[in-house]
Amino acid sequence: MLTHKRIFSGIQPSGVPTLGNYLGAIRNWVAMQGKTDSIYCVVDLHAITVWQDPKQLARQTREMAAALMACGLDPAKVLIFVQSHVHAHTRLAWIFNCVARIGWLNRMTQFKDKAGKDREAASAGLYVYPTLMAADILAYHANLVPVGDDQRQHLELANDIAEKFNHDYGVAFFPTIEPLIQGVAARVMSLRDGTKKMSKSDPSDQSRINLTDDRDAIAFKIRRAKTDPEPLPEHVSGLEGRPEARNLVGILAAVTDSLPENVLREHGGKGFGAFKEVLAEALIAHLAPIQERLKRLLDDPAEIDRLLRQGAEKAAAIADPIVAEAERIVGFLPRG
Ligand code: AQP
Repeated sequence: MLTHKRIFSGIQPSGVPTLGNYLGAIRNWVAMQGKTDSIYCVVDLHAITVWQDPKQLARQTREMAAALMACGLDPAKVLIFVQSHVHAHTRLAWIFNCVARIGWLNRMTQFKDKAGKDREAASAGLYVYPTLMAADILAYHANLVPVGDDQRQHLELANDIAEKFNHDYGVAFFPTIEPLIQGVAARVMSLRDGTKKMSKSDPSDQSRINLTDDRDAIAFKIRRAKTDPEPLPEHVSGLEGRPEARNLVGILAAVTDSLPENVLREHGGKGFGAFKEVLAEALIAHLAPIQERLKRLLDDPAEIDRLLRQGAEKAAAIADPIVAEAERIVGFLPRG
């Protein structure tokens, strides 16, 4: 059983990364860089659990990898690669499909949210999304998973799968996974509905800040963000029952490395008009250097592809022996 800490996390190339992806996940990944062995994956297999235009998927996969690098992940210090390039993920996912119970998958709220009212029409892939996610992590014997708060339930399921595998086969093979859910913006909400998470695939572009949004788009979206008619409260307790206000205060706290109570100390009592101007300026200033780096990286797509191929080779060198051992435990005949 693994004793050192290894981080794994993934992000879907299902659109342009949002402020939610950045504050809830990517920024924390960058902060942990160099502290421990870390593996980050652009999860295209997960993305196709809902329809993706093939040309766009390829472009978005490259752009997502570039965005991770632009946010500060350094391929010389961490592994960055594309999920479909390392076959160990799907090999282990199949085993996990046979370990996980349908009753467990039935409880997953992300499936219910994403499938919507017409569950019968959802893809089987969307239903087994969490078993692939468990395989992503456990194929590397990773034990620390930094994610946004929305992924907590999937990680609990991954631990149930690992435990059941170990129990059924009488081994101590897969480690226990610890979620790392950090920061004042572990769950950034939609700008149009403070009860829904900000999502790159939300049909409304105004619901989110994309990392590629220019100055005007950011200012416009923040100005149009849904709020309530009351001024900002003086204390965090006053955010109770005001999801939109809580969200905007959380975002400003996150991008200014502050805390919601400090933001309210400074802005409590103000109306949203003035507060939104401050928030928009802070966001624009925070994202500008990332956007510049992203533009430069995207000028050389061949280099991004080269880095991704290199990442995949290194990732396969870790995952292949672990998954081969899982297959041996299950009783598959070794392949030569
Ligand atoms: N709104 C959010 N607030 C905080 N964290 C978030 N994450 C996503 N949305 C928020 C975190 O970002 C990481 C990558 O997520 P993903 O791309 O794998 O899938 P997702 O969670 O389904 O993100 P999206 O943006 O909502 O994608 P789509 O629209 O394609 O489903 C994860 O760590 C997640 O927690």
